[in-house]
Amino acid sequence: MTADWNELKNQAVKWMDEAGKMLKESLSHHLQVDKKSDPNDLVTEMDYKVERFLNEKINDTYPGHLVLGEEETGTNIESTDGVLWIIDPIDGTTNFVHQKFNFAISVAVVENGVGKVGVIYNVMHDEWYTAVEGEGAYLNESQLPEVTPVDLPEAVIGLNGRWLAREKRRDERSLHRMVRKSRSVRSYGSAAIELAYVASGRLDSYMSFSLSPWDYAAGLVLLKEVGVTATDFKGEPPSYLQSSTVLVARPGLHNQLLHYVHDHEGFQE
Ligand code: 2AM
Ligand code: CA
Ligand code: CA
Ligand code: CA
Repeated sequence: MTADWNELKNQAVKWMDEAGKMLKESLSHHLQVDKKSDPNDLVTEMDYKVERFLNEKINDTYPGHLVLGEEETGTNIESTDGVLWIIDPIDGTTNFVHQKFNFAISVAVVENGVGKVGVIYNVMHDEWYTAVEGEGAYLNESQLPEVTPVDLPEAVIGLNGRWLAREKRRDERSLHRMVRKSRSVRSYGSAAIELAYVASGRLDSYMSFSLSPWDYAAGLVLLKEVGVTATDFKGEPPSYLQSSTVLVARPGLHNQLLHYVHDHEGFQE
């Protein structure tokens, strides 16, 4: 029996709204901030708290479903068989800590490897990006239109400057060359928000050299509904279980950008 994806989406929105209130409330207190493997990779007590909260709600309501989360949930999951929730309790933790805005909660539901529901909640802007497979994508109450083709000289690209800073190559296929040919670049510090921005036309493309399924799973569901092409740097669909490169762009532009990132190597620490 297939689930009622709309009902499940509404359930997810309700829990994410509660989690969002917890996050907003926490901003007025002192927060415990720790570093993960890399000193610039932060995690707070609220990342764990929201992930546990959502995991508990999902387990109580949908006991047969599996949950994969960034911080500690579902580390043993090796297959996308059945119904899998993929959650990022805070996407943009650096923004959460330093800026106290531009962070999101990202929740996706995947059935047998197919994205069914995607919700990205930009907490401080109170913006809800939601999609159910085959039923279109929405920003709050408004349905998002299909995207149209665009060329690089008219395109604004979401790109983290760190990748540019680390690039050694300066040839015709370098990122530097790509940036110079584009209209402009932006960096918001939250992959989920940047993917939602491509879905809603605020960006024409977003790319990253290293993301995990919880960063992009919900975004992939939204982007498919509006006709944005979403692949890894080889042109294949990004994995729901493993880390991946990610290139999303409006039609036409996607192929032009693939030229720059395909087989891209030559970074320095
Ligand atoms: P996070 O805040 O959930 O960790 C920042 O450019 C974006 O990249 C955020 O969406 C961030 O998600 C994600 N990201 C993925 N891997 C990261 C890492 N190792 N360090 C910092 N941000 C990372
Ligand atoms: Ca993180
Ligand atoms: Ca993330
Ligand atoms: Ca996170």
